[in-house]
Amino acid sequence: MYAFIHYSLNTYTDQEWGFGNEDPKLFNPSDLDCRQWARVCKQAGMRGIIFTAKHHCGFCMWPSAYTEYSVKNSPWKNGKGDVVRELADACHEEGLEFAVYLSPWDRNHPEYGRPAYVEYFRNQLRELLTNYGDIFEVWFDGANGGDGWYGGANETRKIDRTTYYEWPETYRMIRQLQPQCLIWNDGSDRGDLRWVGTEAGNVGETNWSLLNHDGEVTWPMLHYGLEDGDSWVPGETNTSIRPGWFYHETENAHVKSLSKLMDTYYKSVGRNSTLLLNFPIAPNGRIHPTDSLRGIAFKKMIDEVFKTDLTKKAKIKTQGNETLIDFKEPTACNRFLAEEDIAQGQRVKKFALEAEVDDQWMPLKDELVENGDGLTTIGHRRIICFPTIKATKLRFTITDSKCAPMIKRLGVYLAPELTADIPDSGEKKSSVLHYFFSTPTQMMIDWDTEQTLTTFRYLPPQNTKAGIVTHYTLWGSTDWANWTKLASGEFSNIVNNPIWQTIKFPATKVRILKFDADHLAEGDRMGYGDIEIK
Ligand code: FUL
Repeated sequence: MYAFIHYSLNTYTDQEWGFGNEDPKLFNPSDLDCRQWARVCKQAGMRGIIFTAKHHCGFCMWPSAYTEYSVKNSPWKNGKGDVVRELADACHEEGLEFAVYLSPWDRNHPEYGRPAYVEYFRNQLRELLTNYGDIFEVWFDGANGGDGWYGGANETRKIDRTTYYEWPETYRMIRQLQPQCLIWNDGSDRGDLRWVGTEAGNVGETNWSLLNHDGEVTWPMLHYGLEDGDSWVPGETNTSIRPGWFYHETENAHVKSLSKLMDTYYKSVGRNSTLLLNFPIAPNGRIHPTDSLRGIAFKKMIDEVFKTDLTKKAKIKTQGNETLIDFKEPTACNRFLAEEDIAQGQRVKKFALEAEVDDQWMPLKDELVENGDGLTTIGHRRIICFPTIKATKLRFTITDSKCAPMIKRLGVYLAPELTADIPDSGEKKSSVLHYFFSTPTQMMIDWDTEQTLTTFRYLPPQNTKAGIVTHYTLWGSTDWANWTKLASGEFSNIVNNPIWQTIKFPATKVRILKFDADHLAEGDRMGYGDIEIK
């Protein structure tokens, strides 16, 4: 497991994506403490930290020599600070590895979209790869949203993501400066790791660590890998401990519950993937106490689940592709773990798992998988969750493999029962609102009497991109004739992370609200999962 840390000017503007013209003066944390971040991540079981050195807004968290848009023009430490340096040092002191996220898309830079920017981007990367010790990974976000400030041009710039960044040249530089560094790159020249196609915190139950070196990478390939791919490109499951990537006070009550985090663990680490768990930094410059406590509880729970390997007391007999685990007496268990020796490749395609309970053999399946039994490939680590049974024996049989299977480790455990302790980001449905569509992209909500409102919340459709509102304008009126603009803007990253979006505006008396979709991700009709108004 590795930690992601999202921190930038967005933290101070309450946005998920900055536009590129946010004022560097906003960056003035009262208590920025990278040691606290590193300690929390360490105690949460993370081996290293990947830090947003530059997010899409272009603001640099280190004093880059190539731009003025950085911490050097902020009041923090009178412009003498360097967050990348402080975090690299803190990681070193805590025995954690360190890595950087450098957004290729830069909504601040005047030359974005032209060749000069690519040189700038490479210069920045060189700074990060030469001045901060060992970097274990570089994370090149795939988002290229188009519009931005771009030095005042304030326009939409489209690039061809397959050619514009000249990745082969950049890759050569990375290999030369940091030969051990992994490249994470989404959707263009093949990196060393792949995105798993969602930010929800799960990879496919069948997860091959292979892709083809060339050719298009479709969504199923991201999510499930490619059984016969020619290149080793394991999946890295990235998700946040909160609904969003950046800190928002409104999400303080929605830090993921322990049961949700465990579910994420089984659906990432338990499915042959690494887990990259994000901790946002709060405006004071620290990880919020709720997040740190939850992160630490998460690690404690993982330790608790895997504390006692019940196979240690059992008699184990392997014959051909079948392994019998004989506990000799009824033994309560609910987790099964298998690992392949991946230095020899990922070979197993299908296996069976059976338990002997009360002298009867019964098949087991992964209860976290909706379709099928989930007993497909194994890879580095596969964890199968099933309801607690009292088994005297377990039988693990490899029924199909590419060539002779090489199993490195088997384990059986009894995990404590966990109920949903704290509500997750899936919040309760809104009260009955009276709403209708005046056009396919305009939603109206009206009340019998005037309401004083401050907040409009939008949950996008959950299973389709069609209808997702990416840009909006919100209007209020008391008489249907005169309309006041309450807010307008962008729901950044809503497509990859379709969570509740909150629009706050100064308290206003209205009887009618008008919600305009100025832009939809796909399709021509506004979609929604839920609406909440306060
Ligand atoms: C996405 C970005 O657009 C988000 O803001 C975040 O950084 C996430 C990890 O990747 O593509």
